[in-house]
Amino acid sequence: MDNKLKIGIVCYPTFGGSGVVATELGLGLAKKGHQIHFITYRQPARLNTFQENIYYHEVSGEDYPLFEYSPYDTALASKLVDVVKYENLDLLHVHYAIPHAAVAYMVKKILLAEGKYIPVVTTLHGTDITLVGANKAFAPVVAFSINKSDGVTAVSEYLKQATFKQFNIDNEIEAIPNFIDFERFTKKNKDHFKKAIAPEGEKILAHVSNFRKVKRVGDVIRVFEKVFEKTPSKLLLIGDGPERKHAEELCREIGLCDEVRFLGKQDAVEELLAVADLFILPSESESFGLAALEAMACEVPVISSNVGGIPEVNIHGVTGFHSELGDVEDMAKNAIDLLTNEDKLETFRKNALKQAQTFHIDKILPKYENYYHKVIRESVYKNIKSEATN
Ligand code: GMT
Repeated sequence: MDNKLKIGIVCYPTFGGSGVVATELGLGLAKKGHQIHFITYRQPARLNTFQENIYYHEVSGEDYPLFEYSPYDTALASKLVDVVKYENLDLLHVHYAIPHAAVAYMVKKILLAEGKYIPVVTTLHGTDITLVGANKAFAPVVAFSINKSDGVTAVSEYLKQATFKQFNIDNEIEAIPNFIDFERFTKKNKDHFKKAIAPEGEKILAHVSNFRKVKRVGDVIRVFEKVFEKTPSKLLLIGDGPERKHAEELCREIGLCDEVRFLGKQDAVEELLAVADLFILPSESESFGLAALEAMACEVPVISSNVGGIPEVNIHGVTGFHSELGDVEDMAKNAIDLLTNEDKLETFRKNALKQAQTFHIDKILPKYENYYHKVIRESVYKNIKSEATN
């Protein structure tokens, strides 16, 4: 049997972690010979060059005077029906439950009416369960579409359990963690950057996020304020979002504008991580913390909160430290401890890399491949059953 698959991937093509994971997964699978079809409303950032086995189908909405909001879900469903049929896909893999899992269910029903069973795998990423999905406006649809997916994966054990707790789920969920591509995320020599950012050899702290409230960028700055009192240092804030304005105001208020650099959205995050000594992630909620894993792959220990799936990635006292949510005193104490003890910092750097290697793309991709094959095998029986009841 040819075990190469034709897979449709649906995701948000934005800077969010779920879109990044979906894109990297597709690229990795394509390199292994699977045929990957991305179906989104905009080309994902990293699909901008020709790559073997990668196809892109754009979903374009329709404006009509009657519509105050263009019906994206309907446009996506119609596009998916078209792509599944004409590209003869084996499976649809949708990332982020809202609205993708619900749309995929509709697609499945439409195709079933035409005699084709398309298995659907839904991957839960975090806020689709813990924040947006928990909202009463979405919850019934989220629960229903998780239950109706042929396969469901969550990016951490924590998120799997949180989903069972949050919703009435009678489906199984497989925890498949996020992964790291070491061809990209690896410590590179960027001494010229280091000299430009920290000319006096100051320590460099970094934070990468989409600057939403849940990331608590204010805590990052408060931790840095305390670290700066004890040791010469600089803070790099990478990314952009609604909280940036408040973060800038806070820096002005506490007089740290010269020590904090706001770098905005950056494509080559790994080049900045290469010069960092510590990564700060004080999030209020985090299903996994891909940003922390990327830092660890670049040998940067992590000072974080202890929420959600973070402890599955950042090991307390080994690859960094956790503190209770909002405990900036403790985070600063841990940061100072590492930054003022070269030997300890070096050990934590090595530990961070070693832990990141357990999430190597080569280890995680086969988990998805095996899971796809299992779901397809099982759906053959579902197809026979549905034909019998139709
Ligand atoms: O963190 C964000 O705000 C973006 C969000 C997303 O869905 O795009 O990230 C979630 O998915 C990432 C990839 O699986 C995880 O690493 C993040 O922890 C998760 N964010 C939250 O749970 C807040």
